[in-house]
Amino acid sequence: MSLRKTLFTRSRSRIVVLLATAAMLTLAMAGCGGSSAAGGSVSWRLAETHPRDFPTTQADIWFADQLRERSNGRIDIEVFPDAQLGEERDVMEQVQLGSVEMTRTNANLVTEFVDSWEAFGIPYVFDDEQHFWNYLNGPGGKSKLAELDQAGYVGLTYYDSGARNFYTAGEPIEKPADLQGQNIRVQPGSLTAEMVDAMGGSSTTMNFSEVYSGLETGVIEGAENNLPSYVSTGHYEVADDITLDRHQRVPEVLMVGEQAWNQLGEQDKKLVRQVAEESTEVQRELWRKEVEKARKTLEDSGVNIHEVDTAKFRESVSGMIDKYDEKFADFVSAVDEARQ
Ligand code: BDP
Repeated sequence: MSLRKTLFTRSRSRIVVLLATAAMLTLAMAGCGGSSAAGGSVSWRLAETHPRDFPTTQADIWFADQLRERSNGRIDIEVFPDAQLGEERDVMEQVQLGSVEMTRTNANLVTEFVDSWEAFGIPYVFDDEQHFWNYLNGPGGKSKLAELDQAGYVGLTYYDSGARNFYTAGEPIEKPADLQGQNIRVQPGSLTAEMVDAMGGSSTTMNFSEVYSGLETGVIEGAENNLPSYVSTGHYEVADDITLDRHQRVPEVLMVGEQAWNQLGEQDKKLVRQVAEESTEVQRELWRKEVEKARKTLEDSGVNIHEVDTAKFRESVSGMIDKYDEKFADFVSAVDEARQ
C-alpha cells in the first residue's frame, strides 16, 4: 500500500475514533450509557464475511446460540454472514462507532486500527499450526487480544485460519522469482503488500468480495488465502494454480465494540468471554474438517497444487522479516517462547 493511502486510512480511522468518543460522551452525559445491571437484555448484530456454512460463521452461530440459551434469551446475538453488513474494513469502523456490535474479522484487517497487530502479518513468524496455537493460547496471545482496547474493541477469542498461499490465474508460482510481473490482490491494511513487493511481485489492495471478478477480468493475476477460502469463494475456478508457500498464519478474531460491551453487567461479561473461548474449540474442529474437504475439492477439480520449498520464499523476504522482528521485538520474543 502506498504511503499516501496508509496516511489517508490512518487519519480516517482517527476521525472515526474521535467520532466514537464523542458519541460515547454524549450518551454518558445523557445518563443512558446503555449500561444495564446484570440481568438486563441486549440484542446485538455480529458481522461475518464468510458464507453460512463456513467454519468461522458456524462458530459465530454456535456462540450466539449458546449465549441465548445460557442467558435465558437475555443475550440475543444475530449473525449476519456473507458480508451483509458490509466489507470487513467498513464493519471494523462500524463496530468502533457502535452501529454494529460485534464482528469476526481477520487479524490482517485489524492493523489499520491497532498498529501493533501488524505483527501477525510478519511472514513465516509461526512454524506450524501447533506453534501458532501455543502462542495464541499462551500469555502472548492473551495480551495481544487486550491491545484491541486501544481502538475501542474488546477481543474475545481467536479462530483458526490456517496458512495463506498464493494462487494465480496465469503463470504458476513455483519460486519467488515467478512473482515478477504478477499483480497480487492483498487484504486492506496488511503487511502482505510489502511482502509481495519484497518477493518481486506487485500488489493491489482490494476487498474480499471483489477478488473473484478481479481474477476473472485480469485486473489482478493472483491472490492469496487459505484453502477453505480459496474454495468457498470459487477463486479456484478462475485461478487454478495454487502454491503451498504458507507465507503467513493470520488468526481470525471475534470482537465486540466497547460501547456494546459496557451494556453488560459483570456476570454477563464473564459468560460472553467463557462461551467465546469454548467456541474456539468448535471452530478449530470444523476448520480441520474444512481443510480436508477443500483439498479434496481442489484435487477433484484438477487444480494444480504446487508444493514448494518454503525456505526459498522465506529467504526472499529475510530483510523484511528482520525489520519487523526488530519493530515488534516483544511480540517476536513471545512467539519464540511459544516454540518450546
Ligand atoms: C480470509 C479471512 C477473511 C478475510 C479474507 C481476505 O477469513 O476474514 O477477509 O481472508 O483475504 O482468510 O480478505
